[in-house]
Amino acid sequence: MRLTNYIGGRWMEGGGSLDKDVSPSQPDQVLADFLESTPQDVDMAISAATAAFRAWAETPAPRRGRILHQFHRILTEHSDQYVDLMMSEQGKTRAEAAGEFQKGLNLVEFFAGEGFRLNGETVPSEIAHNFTYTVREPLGPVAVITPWNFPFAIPLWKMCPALVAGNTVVFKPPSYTPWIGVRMVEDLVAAGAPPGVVNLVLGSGPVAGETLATDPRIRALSFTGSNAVGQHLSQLLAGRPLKITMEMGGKNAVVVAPSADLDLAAAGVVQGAFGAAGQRCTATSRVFVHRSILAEFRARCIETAAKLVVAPPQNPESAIGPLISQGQLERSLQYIDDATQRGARIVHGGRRLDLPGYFLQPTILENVTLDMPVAHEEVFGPVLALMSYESFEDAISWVNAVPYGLSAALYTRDLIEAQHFIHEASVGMVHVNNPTIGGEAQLPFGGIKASGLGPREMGHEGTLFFTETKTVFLDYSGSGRKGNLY
Ligand code: UN1
Repeated sequence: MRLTNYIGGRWMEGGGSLDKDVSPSQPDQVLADFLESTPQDVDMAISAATAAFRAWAETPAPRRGRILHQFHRILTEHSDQYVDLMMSEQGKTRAEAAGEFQKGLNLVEFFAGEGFRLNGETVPSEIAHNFTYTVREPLGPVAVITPWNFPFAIPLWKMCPALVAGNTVVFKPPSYTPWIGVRMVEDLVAAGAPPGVVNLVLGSGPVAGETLATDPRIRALSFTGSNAVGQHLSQLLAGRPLKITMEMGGKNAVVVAPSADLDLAAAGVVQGAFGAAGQRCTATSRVFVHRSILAEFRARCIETAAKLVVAPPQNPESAIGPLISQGQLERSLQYIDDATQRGARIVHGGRRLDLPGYFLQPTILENVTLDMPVAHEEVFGPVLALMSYESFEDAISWVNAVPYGLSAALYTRDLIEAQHFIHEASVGMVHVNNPTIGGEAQLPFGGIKASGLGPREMGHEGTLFFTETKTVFLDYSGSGRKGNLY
């Protein structure tokens, strides 16, 4: 299998070398070869997107939405292929792949309907017979750069709003999961996306991604990925006239209060920490438990985590798949090692599995102190730091005492405590009696502080990012606005 670019309505080879798409549960298994795009390939894709823009922008929005409806239908027909591909190429378990697939479908469904909701506003004017209103217009060619941890849902929550709002897209999927990117573009084309409206460039972040993001014809960049790459891109783009939305890291905390339903809390913490092998920006990586329930909660977490079978996704028992790469595995092991050297204790897991892929046991650490890197840096692996608190105020201040501000959760039955937490937590998303992970297509998703830059994604806000507002002053008095009124 050879994966290539899709530019201006054609699948085509590029000027770069070939790279290997391997399975993280069996790294010696090459799934496909894929193209490493050169700057010239990316340039061609941006030219195609630029050329196609006007006609697409003039296509009525409901009609653009109907192409997404068709896309939804085609994706549904291919559900097994996508789930299998997410399992082999990304390493998700079957349940995780099916979950991401369903979330992707919900996103396509929601954004298809946005074709009917690209409304402006009518606003009363100060002046008689002056009709003042706003319209929403597309931006132009936009860049979509996505990570490997949600290879299906994240491109959908970027490309679908961009397209329905009338923009043309150049999409660069991650080099760990190019095949899923190719499959999505194939289905989008089959759904009726005209030539040049969606373009795909495969390749690396430093070459293909950077060339794409920094091309002056690109009117918006929607990026999800690491803080290091996000910060690098935002420095390169500083002062440039394009819209940017970036969703980056997290260091998401859960607080478990004395009144919490402990089974619910343990299930939510374990799911949030170890689902997707912890490779989620929204993963739970810190938990602050009230001292009075620490021993009991700790026991329940260990018991719940111990039931999770770490195995290749093709094993029907598998609840945790591999990490994406040797590098990610080593990163997690280093955090565990560093924490134990500083006095933390492993109460569950901590070991790599003796299998060919990058499998790590779900790991729970206790005796963690706030100054340890594992307590304030993003790990992006199945590593959970368990800490205790006595005063709720302290717990809240520790939730907030990290550079990130993506998601936080509280388990409690106390409404006043919950409301206090919702108000005080410095994050973009707060969950009460829910894990820190997950989102819904129709709700804004994203974080504050180092977790995000620019407007939220998903929901109607996600669509509006891909538009400009034009304010219109239309005088119908016949005499116009005379004199220097304001
Ligand atoms: C989720 O919490 O299920 O990169 C979605 C990430 C996020 C998506 C998380 N952008 O992990």
